[in-house]
Amino acid sequence: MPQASRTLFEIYRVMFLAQAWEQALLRLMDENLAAALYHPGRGSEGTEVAATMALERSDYLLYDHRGVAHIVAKGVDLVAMFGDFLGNELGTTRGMGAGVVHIVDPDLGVLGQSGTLGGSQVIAAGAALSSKLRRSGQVTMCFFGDGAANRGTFHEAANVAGAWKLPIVFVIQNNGWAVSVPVEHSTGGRFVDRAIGYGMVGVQVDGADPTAVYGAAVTAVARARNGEGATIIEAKTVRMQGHYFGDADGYRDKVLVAEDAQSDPIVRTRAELLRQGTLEAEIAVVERDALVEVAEARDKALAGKAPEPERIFEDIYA
Ligand SMILES: Cc1ncc(C[n+]2csc(CCOP(=O)(O)OP(=O)(O)O)c2C)c(N)n1
Ligand SMILES: [Mg+2]
Repeated sequence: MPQASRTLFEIYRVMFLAQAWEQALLRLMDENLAAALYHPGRGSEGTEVAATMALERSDYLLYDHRGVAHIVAKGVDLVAMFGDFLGNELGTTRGMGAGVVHIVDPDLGVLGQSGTLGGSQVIAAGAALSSKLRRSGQVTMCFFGDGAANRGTFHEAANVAGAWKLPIVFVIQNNGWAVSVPVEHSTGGRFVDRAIGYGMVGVQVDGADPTAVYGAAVTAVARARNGEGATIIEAKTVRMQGHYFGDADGYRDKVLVAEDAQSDPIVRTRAELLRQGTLEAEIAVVERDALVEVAEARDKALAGKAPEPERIFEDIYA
């Protein structure tokens, strides 16, 4: 298999794994086994996986609330991820967080997503400044949506990223919606065009085309690592489901939502792999393996224990 196809095949494997994990979580929520609030990531896997795969293990990731594909792509343990949503000791927070979770794995550079949307933008700028001052060579990648791109924190983070040539890549997942607010209502210009005003490079890509996303991310990460500065990647993604699991989604035109579904990165990538000569049987093997891996992780995580009450003051610094 040529290298380009191998990379696409690996992206497909991780996208499939992430959506299989998500389906398993949604079933746990349906069965009232996980008391979580979850924002389904179907439609954004192409961007989350392909961009994250351009990072090294020690690079920093500030993910966003939409799905988990970036976290899976960074290599966080699937059992620990379930543990976080179940609020038990097998989670990365060892049972100290659940609901809208904050999965953190410092060894993998996964720094969380911040308490409020947009907070991660300034945390990411701080992480990038730290690696620049330490000359560690680490790159920071920060994901957020079109809604969060309009917070004031974006200006603060983007300003220092450009002024100080920080080793950072901002990935804006523009899915056209912030809950029920269409992007045309919230945003005057194009996100990608903001880059020039801050002294960054801006690229716009089709977020459902992992090859395009990966190419843009590899270039941006290399620029950051070489001290050439920050990049904004605006990826056009689709939100294939409601804002959160359980959202009736009555505010969106069903015809447009169905049109958006044509940009499902998983379906498109599978078709592209077959077109490039990958065999159906090879794809079926990684799909089956992913389903088995997820089912085993789920069963292991369900056996985790709730934290003991005396741990309530752990990790509180006040
Ligand atoms: C500061 C802040 N305001 C509001 C919310 C509630 N909230 C959670 S997700 C969301 C929409 C975000 O839209 P966008 O950034 O486009 O991401 P998407 O949900 O489309 O992936 C809102 C308003 C929040 N978490 N933090
Ligand atoms: Mg959005």
